[in-house]
Amino acid sequence: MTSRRSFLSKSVLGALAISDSQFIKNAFSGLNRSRSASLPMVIATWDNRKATQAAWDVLHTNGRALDAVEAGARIPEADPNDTSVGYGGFPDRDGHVTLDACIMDEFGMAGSVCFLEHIMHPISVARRVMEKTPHVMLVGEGALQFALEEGFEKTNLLTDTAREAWEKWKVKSEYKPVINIERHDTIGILALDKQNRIAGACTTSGMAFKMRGRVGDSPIIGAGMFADNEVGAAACSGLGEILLRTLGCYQVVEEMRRGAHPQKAAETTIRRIVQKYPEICQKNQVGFVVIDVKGRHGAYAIHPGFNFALYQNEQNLVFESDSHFKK
Ligand code: SD4
Repeated sequence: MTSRRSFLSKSVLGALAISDSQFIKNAFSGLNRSRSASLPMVIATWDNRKATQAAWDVLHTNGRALDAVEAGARIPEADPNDTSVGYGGFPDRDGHVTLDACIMDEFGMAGSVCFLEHIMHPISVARRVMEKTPHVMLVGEGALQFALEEGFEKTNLLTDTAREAWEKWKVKSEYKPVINIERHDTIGILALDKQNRIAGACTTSGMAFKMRGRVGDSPIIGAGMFADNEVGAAACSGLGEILLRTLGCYQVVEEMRRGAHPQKAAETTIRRIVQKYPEICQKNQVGFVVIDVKGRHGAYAIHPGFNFALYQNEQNLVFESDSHFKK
Protein backbone atom coordinates (compact mmCIF):
# COMPACT_ATOMS: atom_id res chain seq x y z
CA MET A 1 0.00 0.00 0.00
CA THR A 2 1.28 3.46 -0.80
CA SER A 3 2.05 5.76 2.09
CA ARG A 4 1.23 9.42 1.79
CA ARG A 5 4.91 10.27 1.62
CA SER A 6 5.68 7.81 -1.18
CA PHE A 7 2.54 8.96 -2.95
CA LEU A 8 3.74 12.53 -2.83
CA SER A 9 7.18 11.65 -4.11
CA LYS A 10 5.62 9.64 -6.92
CA SER A 11 3.41 12.60 -7.65
CA VAL A 12 6.40 14.83 -8.03
CA LEU A 13 8.27 12.29 -10.11
CA GLY A 14 5.26 12.09 -12.35
CA ALA A 15 5.16 15.85 -12.53
CA LEU A 16 8.83 15.92 -13.52
CA ALA A 17 8.10 13.88 -16.59
CA ILE A 18 5.60 16.40 -17.89
CA SER A 19 7.04 19.74 -17.01
CA ASP A 20 9.69 22.38 -17.56
CA SER A 21 12.33 23.47 -15.07
CA GLN A 22 10.28 26.28 -13.57
CA PHE A 23 7.50 23.85 -12.99
CA ILE A 24 9.90 21.37 -11.36
CA LYS A 25 10.99 24.07 -8.93
CA ASN A 26 7.38 24.81 -8.11
CA ALA A 27 6.61 21.14 -7.68
CA PHE A 28 9.35 20.65 -5.11
CA SER A 29 8.47 23.70 -3.10
CA GLY A 30 4.87 22.55 -3.32
CA LEU A 31 5.88 19.19 -1.87
CA ASN A 32 7.62 20.79 1.08
CA ARG A 33 4.80 23.11 1.86
CA SER A 34 1.94 20.72 1.36
CA ARG A 35 2.96 18.74 4.46
CA SER A 36 1.18 21.38 6.49
CA ALA A 37 -2.19 21.52 4.82
CA SER A 38 -3.53 25.03 4.54
CA LEU A 39 -6.68 26.70 3.34
CA PRO A 40 -8.02 27.58 0.93
CA MET A 41 -7.45 24.75 -1.51
CA VAL A 42 -8.89 23.46 -4.76
CA ILE A 43 -8.25 20.23 -6.63
CA ALA A 44 -9.44 19.10 -10.05
CA THR A 45 -9.23 15.99 -12.19
CA TRP A 46 -6.66 16.17 -15.02
CA ASP A 47 -4.42 19.11 -15.82
CA ASN A 48 -7.20 21.60 -15.33
CA ARG A 49 -4.92 24.33 -13.97
CA LYS A 50 -6.91 27.05 -15.72
CA ALA A 51 -9.94 25.85 -13.81
CA THR A 52 -8.13 25.69 -10.47
CA GLN A 53 -6.82 29.20 -11.18
CA ALA A 54 -10.35 30.49 -11.75
CA ALA A 55 -11.45 28.81 -8.54
CA TRP A 56 -8.48 30.21 -6.65
CA ASP A 57 -9.35 33.72 -7.81
CA VAL A 58 -12.58 33.31 -5.86
CA LEU A 59 -11.05 31.51 -2.86
CA HIS A 60 -8.12 33.75 -2.11
CA THR A 61 -10.34 36.81 -1.84
CA ASN A 62 -12.27 35.02 0.88
CA GLY A 63 -14.92 33.75 -1.53
CA ARG A 64 -17.21 30.79 -1.08
CA ALA A 65 -16.15 27.28 -2.14
CA LEU A 66 -19.39 26.89 -4.09
CA ASP A 67 -18.63 29.97 -6.22
CA ALA A 68 -15.09 28.69 -6.70
CA VAL A 69 -16.03 25.26 -8.05
CA GLU A 70 -18.64 26.77 -10.35
CA ALA A 71 -16.12 29.30 -11.71
CA GLY A 72 -13.59 26.50 -12.21
CA ALA A 73 -15.99 24.15 -13.97
CA ARG A 74 -17.06 26.89 -16.38
CA ILE A 75 -13.54 27.11 -17.83
CA PRO A 76 -13.44 23.77 -19.69
CA GLU A 77 -17.17 24.08 -20.42
CA ALA A 78 -16.44 27.12 -22.59
CA ASP A 79 -13.21 25.74 -24.11
CA PRO A 80 -13.78 24.47 -27.68
CA ASN A 81 -10.52 22.51 -27.50
CA ASP A 82 -11.74 20.41 -24.61
CA THR A 83 -13.56 17.60 -26.37
CA SER A 84 -14.96 16.00 -23.21
CA VAL A 85 -16.79 18.93 -21.62
CA GLY A 86 -19.36 21.51 -22.72
CA TYR A 87 -18.81 23.47 -25.93
CA GLY A 88 -16.62 21.38 -28.26
CA GLY A 89 -17.50 18.12 -26.50
CA PHE A 90 -17.76 15.06 -28.75
CA PRO A 91 -21.37 14.29 -29.64
CA ASP A 92 -23.39 11.11 -29.13
CA ARG A 93 -23.55 8.59 -31.94
CA ASP A 94 -26.36 10.54 -33.59
CA GLY A 95 -24.36 13.78 -33.63
CA HIS A 96 -25.92 15.57 -30.63
CA VAL A 97 -23.78 17.09 -27.87
CA THR A 98 -25.50 16.15 -24.59
CA LEU A 99 -24.18 17.34 -21.26
CA ASP A 100 -24.23 16.11 -17.66
CA ALA A 101 -23.26 18.12 -14.56
CA CYS A 102 -23.77 18.30 -10.82
CA ILE A 103 -22.86 20.55 -7.93
CA MET A 104 -23.01 20.37 -4.09
CA ASP A 105 -22.61 23.02 -1.43
CA GLU A 106 -21.49 23.09 2.20
CA PHE A 107 -25.02 22.43 3.44
CA GLY A 108 -25.25 19.15 1.55
CA MET A 109 -27.64 20.69 -0.98
CA ALA A 110 -27.27 19.37 -4.51
CA GLY A 111 -28.27 20.20 -8.07
CA SER A 112 -27.89 18.25 -11.26
CA VAL A 113 -28.71 18.25 -14.96
CA CYS A 114 -28.53 15.27 -17.27
CA PHE A 115 -28.82 14.89 -21.03
CA LEU A 116 -28.94 18.68 -21.43
CA GLU A 117 -28.47 20.06 -24.94
CA HIS A 118 -27.61 23.49 -26.38
CA ILE A 119 -26.44 25.13 -23.14
CA MET A 120 -22.78 26.01 -22.70
CA HIS A 121 -22.71 26.01 -18.91
CA PRO A 122 -24.59 23.03 -17.50
CA ILE A 123 -22.83 23.51 -14.15
CA SER A 124 -24.57 26.86 -13.70
CA VAL A 125 -27.90 25.32 -14.63
CA ALA A 126 -27.26 22.58 -12.04
CA ARG A 127 -26.63 25.30 -9.46
CA ARG A 128 -29.91 26.99 -10.33
CA VAL A 129 -31.72 23.65 -9.97
CA MET A 130 -30.21 23.43 -6.47
CA GLU A 131 -30.98 26.99 -5.49
CA LYS A 132 -34.20 27.78 -7.28
CA THR A 133 -36.21 24.57 -7.32
CA PRO A 134 -37.22 22.09 -4.63
CA HIS A 135 -35.59 19.35 -6.74
CA VAL A 136 -32.15 17.88 -7.23
CA MET A 137 -32.17 16.76 -10.84
CA LEU A 138 -33.66 17.87 -14.15
CA VAL A 139 -33.12 15.97 -17.38
CA GLY A 140 -33.32 16.48 -21.14
CA GLU A 141 -36.02 18.76 -22.47
CA GLY A 142 -37.17 19.71 -18.98
CA ALA A 143 -33.65 20.78 -18.06
CA LEU A 144 -33.40 22.78 -21.27
CA GLN A 145 -36.76 24.44 -20.66
CA PHE A 146 -35.67 25.40 -17.14
CA ALA A 147 -32.33 26.75 -18.41
CA LEU A 148 -34.07 28.92 -21.01
CA GLU A 149 -36.53 30.19 -18.41
CA GLU A 150 -33.55 31.11 -16.27
CA GLY A 151 -32.11 33.19 -19.08
CA PHE A 152 -29.42 30.83 -20.41
CA GLU A 153 -28.89 31.15 -24.13
CA LYS A 154 -29.30 28.39 -26.68
CA THR A 155 -25.92 27.71 -28.34
CA ASN A 156 -24.68 25.31 -30.99
CA LEU A 157 -22.21 23.21 -29.03
CA LEU A 158 -20.98 21.05 -31.93
CA THR A 159 -17.70 22.51 -33.18
CA ASP A 160 -16.20 21.66 -36.59
CA THR A 161 -13.50 19.57 -34.90
CA ALA A 162 -16.05 17.53 -32.97
CA ARG A 163 -18.21 17.11 -36.08
CA GLU A 164 -15.20 15.88 -38.07
CA ALA A 165 -14.29 13.38 -35.34
CA TRP A 166 -17.87 12.12 -35.36
CA GLU A 167 -17.92 11.84 -39.19
CA LYS A 168 -14.72 9.81 -38.97
CA TRP A 169 -16.19 7.58 -36.28
CA LYS A 170 -19.31 7.04 -38.37
CA VAL A 171 -17.30 5.36 -41.14
CA LYS A 172 -17.02 2.25 -38.94
CA SER A 173 -19.71 3.18 -36.39
CA GLU A 174 -18.09 0.81 -33.93
CA TYR A 175 -20.06 1.05 -30.72
CA LYS A 176 -17.54 0.48 -27.98
CA PRO A 177 -18.49 1.95 -24.63
CA VAL A 178 -14.94 2.13 -23.36
CA ILE A 179 -13.22 4.95 -21.54
CA ASN A 180 -9.67 4.49 -22.56
CA ILE A 181 -6.82 4.57 -20.19
CA GLU A 182 -5.39 7.60 -21.92
CA ARG A 183 -6.40 11.14 -21.13
CA HIS A 184 -10.07 12.07 -21.02
CA ASP A 185 -10.99 15.43 -19.62
CA THR A 186 -14.17 15.33 -17.58
CA ILE A 187 -13.66 17.84 -14.80
CA GLY A 188 -14.45 17.05 -11.19
CA ILE A 189 -13.43 19.97 -8.97
CA LEU A 190 -13.47 20.27 -5.17
CA ALA A 191 -12.74 23.27 -2.97
CA LEU A 192 -12.38 24.13 0.68
CA ASP A 193 -12.52 27.84 1.42
CA LYS A 194 -10.96 29.92 4.18
CA GLN A 195 -14.09 29.48 6.29
CA ASN A 196 -13.89 25.69 6.01
CA ARG A 197 -16.84 25.46 3.65
CA ILE A 198 -16.60 22.59 1.18
CA ALA A 199 -18.12 22.29 -2.30
CA GLY A 200 -17.81 20.13 -5.38
CA ALA A 201 -18.77 20.17 -9.05
CA CYS A 202 -18.51 17.81 -11.98
CA THR A 203 -19.27 18.48 -15.65
CA THR A 204 -18.87 16.49 -18.86
CA SER A 205 -20.13 15.71 -22.34
CA GLY A 206 -19.76 12.07 -21.33
CA MET A 207 -18.55 9.20 -23.36
CA ALA A 208 -17.81 10.11 -26.98
CA PHE A 209 -20.32 8.73 -29.50
CA LYS A 210 -22.47 7.24 -26.74
CA MET A 211 -26.04 5.99 -27.32
CA ARG A 212 -28.54 8.80 -27.42
CA GLY A 213 -29.91 9.30 -23.93
CA ARG A 214 -26.97 7.66 -22.18
CA VAL A 215 -26.15 9.35 -18.88
CA GLY A 216 -22.97 8.61 -16.98
CA ASP A 217 -21.86 9.06 -13.40
CA SER A 218 -20.92 12.74 -13.62
CA PRO A 219 -24.36 14.25 -12.80
CA ILE A 220 -25.25 11.59 -10.23
CA ILE A 221 -24.71 12.69 -6.66
CA GLY A 222 -22.47 10.10 -5.00
CA ALA A 223 -21.29 8.58 -8.27
CA GLY A 224 -19.42 11.38 -10.09
CA MET A 225 -19.03 13.66 -7.08
CA PHE A 226 -19.97 13.85 -3.42
CA ALA A 227 -19.27 16.47 -0.76
CA ASP A 228 -20.00 16.39 2.96
CA ASN A 229 -18.96 19.40 4.99
CA GLU A 230 -18.31 17.24 8.07
CA VAL A 231 -15.93 14.89 6.29
CA GLY A 232 -14.62 15.79 2.85
CA ALA A 233 -15.36 15.44 -0.83
CA ALA A 234 -14.51 13.27 -3.82
CA ALA A 235 -14.87 13.65 -7.58
CA CYS A 236 -13.89 11.39 -10.42
CA SER A 237 -13.32 10.83 -14.07
CA GLY A 238 -13.52 7.57 -15.97
CA LEU A 239 -15.99 4.94 -17.09
CA GLY A 240 -19.30 6.14 -15.70
CA GLU A 241 -20.92 2.72 -15.73
CA ILE A 242 -18.50 1.42 -13.07
CA LEU A 243 -19.04 4.48 -10.92
CA LEU A 244 -22.81 4.30 -11.27
CA ARG A 245 -22.81 0.68 -10.09
CA THR A 246 -20.66 1.45 -7.08
CA LEU A 247 -21.46 5.08 -6.16
CA GLY A 248 -17.70 5.51 -6.15
CA CYS A 249 -17.43 9.02 -4.74
CA TYR A 250 -19.85 8.27 -1.93
CA GLN A 251 -17.73 5.27 -1.01
CA VAL A 252 -14.61 7.43 -0.86
CA VAL A 253 -16.28 9.95 1.46
CA GLU A 254 -17.63 7.17 3.68
CA GLU A 255 -14.10 5.73 3.98
CA MET A 256 -12.97 9.14 5.24
CA ARG A 257 -15.91 9.25 7.64
CA ARG A 258 -14.53 6.05 9.14
CA GLY A 259 -11.23 7.84 9.65
CA ALA A 260 -9.26 7.20 6.47
CA HIS A 261 -6.88 9.76 5.01
CA PRO A 262 -8.11 10.99 1.58
CA GLN A 263 -5.33 9.04 -0.13
CA LYS A 264 -6.21 5.78 1.63
CA ALA A 265 -9.92 6.37 1.01
CA ALA A 266 -9.29 6.64 -2.75
CA GLU A 267 -7.03 3.57 -2.75
CA THR A 268 -9.49 1.41 -0.82
CA THR A 269 -12.33 2.36 -3.14
CA ILE A 270 -10.34 1.69 -6.31
CA ARG A 271 -9.21 -1.68 -4.94
CA ARG A 272 -12.81 -2.62 -4.17
CA ILE A 273 -13.93 -1.59 -7.68
CA VAL A 274 -11.15 -3.59 -9.32
CA GLN A 275 -11.98 -6.65 -7.21
CA LYS A 276 -15.63 -6.42 -8.13
CA TYR A 277 -15.17 -5.78 -11.87
CA PRO A 278 -11.75 -7.23 -12.74
CA GLU A 279 -12.38 -7.64 -16.45
CA ILE A 280 -13.97 -4.25 -17.05
CA CYS A 281 -11.16 -2.61 -15.10
CA GLN A 282 -8.47 -4.18 -17.30
CA LYS A 283 -9.43 -1.86 -20.14
CA ASN A 284 -11.09 1.07 -18.44
CA GLN A 285 -9.93 3.94 -16.34
CA VAL A 286 -11.34 5.51 -13.19
CA GLY A 287 -9.50 8.19 -11.24
CA PHE A 288 -10.51 9.95 -8.01
CA VAL A 289 -9.49 13.28 -6.54
CA VAL A 290 -10.27 13.68 -2.86
CA ILE A 291 -10.01 16.31 -0.13
CA ASP A 292 -10.92 16.26 3.52
CA VAL A 293 -12.01 19.05 5.83
CA LYS A 294 -8.50 19.30 7.26
CA GLY A 295 -7.22 20.43 3.86
CA ARG A 296 -5.48 17.14 3.04
CA HIS A 297 -5.79 15.61 -0.41
CA GLY A 298 -5.45 12.32 -2.22
CA ALA A 299 -5.77 10.87 -5.73
CA TYR A 300 -5.76 7.36 -7.09
CA ALA A 301 -6.67 5.64 -10.35
CA ILE A 302 -7.04 2.15 -11.77
CA HIS A 303 -4.35 2.71 -14.40
CA PRO A 304 -1.34 4.99 -14.78
CA GLY A 305 -1.97 8.18 -16.75
CA PHE A 306 -4.40 10.00 -14.48
CA ASN A 307 -3.23 13.38 -13.26
CA PHE A 308 -4.73 16.23 -11.28
CA ALA A 309 -4.31 19.93 -10.57
CA LEU A 310 -3.96 21.17 -7.00
CA TYR A 311 -3.93 24.84 -6.00
CA GLN A 312 -2.87 25.27 -2.39
CA ASN A 313 -0.27 27.37 -0.56
CA GLU A 314 -0.31 29.93 -3.40
CA GLN A 315 0.83 27.32 -5.93
CA ASN A 316 -1.05 25.84 -8.86
CA LEU A 317 0.58 22.50 -9.65
CA VAL A 318 -0.16 19.38 -11.62
CA PHE A 319 0.66 15.94 -10.24
CA GLU A 320 0.65 12.45 -11.64
CA SER A 321 -1.63 10.14 -9.65
CA ASP A 322 -0.52 6.78 -8.36
CA SER A 323 -2.55 3.81 -9.60
CA HIS A 324 -3.63 0.27 -8.80
CA PHE A 325 -2.01 -1.20 -11.92
CA LYS A 326 1.54 -0.02 -12.42
CA LYS A 327 3.30 0.86 -15.70
C1 SD4 B 1 -18.90 9.45 -18.16
N1 SD4 B 1 -17.41 9.74 -16.31
O1 SD4 B 1 -19.78 10.03 -18.77
C2 SD4 B 1 -17.77 10.27 -17.59
C3 SD4 B 1 -16.65 10.30 -18.58
C4 SD4 B 1 -15.36 10.73 -18.02
O2 SD4 B 1 -13.22 11.38 -18.28
O3 SD4 B 1 -15.14 10.92 -16.87
N2 SD4 B 1 -14.38 10.93 -18.79
O4 SD4 B 1 -18.88 8.23 -18.00
